[in-house]
Amino acid sequence: MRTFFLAWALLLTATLSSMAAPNVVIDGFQFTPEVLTVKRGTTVTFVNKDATPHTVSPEGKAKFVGIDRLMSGESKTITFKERGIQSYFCQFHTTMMGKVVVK
Ligand SMILES: [Cu+2]
Repeated sequence: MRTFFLAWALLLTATLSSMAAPNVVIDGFQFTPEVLTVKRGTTVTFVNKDATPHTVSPEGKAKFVGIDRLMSGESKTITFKERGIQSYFCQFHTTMMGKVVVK
């Protein structure tokens, strides 16, 4: 009985963590993960853990509404509605780049 309960609890934990809203963390002038894969229509939260502001700006053919300014400690969301590779960068630090692969 106890083993059964443990297995059930593990399964529940795994299910909940796979359903958790995806995050991109900005820390040390890097987007982590650098490449995030999501389903179309997914809302991704961008969290800025750096002391300086950053942006999440669409690059090239990317189709989403970016974040003009993400202050230190702030978090904002982007909903990715278009399939494809949605590349983005930070306008303040142009070497900072990331991708959301929308399936
Ligand atoms: Cu930046």
